[in-house]
Amino acid sequence: METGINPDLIAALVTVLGLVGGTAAAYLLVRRARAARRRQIEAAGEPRLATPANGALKVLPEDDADGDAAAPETPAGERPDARILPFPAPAAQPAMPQDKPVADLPPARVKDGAALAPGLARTRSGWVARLGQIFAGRKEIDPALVDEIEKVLLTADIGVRTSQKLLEEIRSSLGRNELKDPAAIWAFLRARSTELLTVGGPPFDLGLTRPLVLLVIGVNGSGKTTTIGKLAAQFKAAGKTVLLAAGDTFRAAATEQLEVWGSRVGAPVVRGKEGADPSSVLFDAVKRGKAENFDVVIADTAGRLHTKTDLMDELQKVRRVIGKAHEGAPHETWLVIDSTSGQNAIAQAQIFTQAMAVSGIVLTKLDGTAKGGVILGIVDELRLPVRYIGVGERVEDLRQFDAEEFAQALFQNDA
Ligand SMILES: Nc1nc2c(ncn2[C@@H]2O[C@H](COP(=O)(O)OP(=O)(O)OP(=O)(O)O)[C@@H](O)[C@H]2O)c(=O)[nH]1
Ligand SMILES: [Mg+2]
Repeated sequence: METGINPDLIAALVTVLGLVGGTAAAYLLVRRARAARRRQIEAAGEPRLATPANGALKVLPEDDADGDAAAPETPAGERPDARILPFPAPAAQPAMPQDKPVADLPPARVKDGAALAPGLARTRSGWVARLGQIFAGRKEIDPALVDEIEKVLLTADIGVRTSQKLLEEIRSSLGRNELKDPAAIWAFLRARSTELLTVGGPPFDLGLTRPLVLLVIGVNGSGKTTTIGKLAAQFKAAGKTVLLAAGDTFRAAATEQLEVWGSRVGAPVVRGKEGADPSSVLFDAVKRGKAENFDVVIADTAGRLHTKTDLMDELQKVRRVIGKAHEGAPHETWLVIDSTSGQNAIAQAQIFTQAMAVSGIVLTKLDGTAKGGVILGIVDELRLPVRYIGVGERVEDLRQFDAEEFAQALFQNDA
């Protein structure tokens, strides 16, 4: 009699049993491997991540943020809450490459006549050196000495009035027997230069108001845009927010030049269309500076000949209009003067200051001229403070002006 068991059915049963057995064996192997891995992790001191019964993860309280507080007590059998550890503080990021290493810029004023001296080398090698030669080897003051000093000072681009004043002071001091020897005259000139260059009044203060609006004016090519770029770099390095305003709408290249500086130092630039009214561009810039709470807005203007009345009138309009955008603006108006223009610089400064309320002078290109003595004439005639001097092309070559440092660098060890 046949059992009636189908051999195909037997084969299928064997296959199924084989599969179940294999899966069970694989499951057991995986469990054992996991347990071994867990023991390994625990031995290495890594925390075990566990999920609570409700599956929720819990964030550590702040005072336990470093994760070293005692683990919360958990009833036996219940799994402790998992803890999300706060991200560790990000490692210091490498600085983004920039055209100029802004972080390397001098953040604060350091008096350093020796550092300034190379920038004044040409002026020193001119009339200062000639004065030095007059004093060299002389132990006594003789009548010819004062005449020789006069010749040098009158050709030193100091300006006639200022050099005459210095000479009269030397003569009367000699008359009173206050200057005993040539070295004393040298020391006198240095001390008087420091005094002449020291103008009272409040120093430039970026924190005066927000935004502080700084209007920059001057003749063509005096160094306005470059000075603005250098100032922006230094202010940014000091942690200030800077907005640049392209008020030179005559030439597209002028705006582009400012934009290059803006992108180099990380300062946005407000620009208008070529030929636009500079007042309206600067008005928009000051409004934006105010709305976005910038620390400082620096406004560039087109170079203009001080003898052109219409251009000088335009500056007055600029001044009125930006005053409507922000109270008291412009808070500073700086006249940029190219020191290579010598005596003409004094005339320029006089006409600009008659047309505009100028609050400070920036004297550029002192590195490129022997006529640096002009600074004495300008300050003596106008009694306006010099805010910055330019002694080279690098950002750090625009230096905050300090009368004592300047006189020290100019008359350094020459007598
Ligand atoms: N050596 C030297 N060059 C300087 C200094 N300041 C400015 N310059 C150079 O002077 C030239 C004219 O500078 P700008 O900033 O374009 O002058 P600007 O007054 O804006 O000129 P305009 O917009 O045409 O009126 C540039 O080549 C500057 O690099 C300085 O202190 N030393
Ligand atoms: Mg310019």
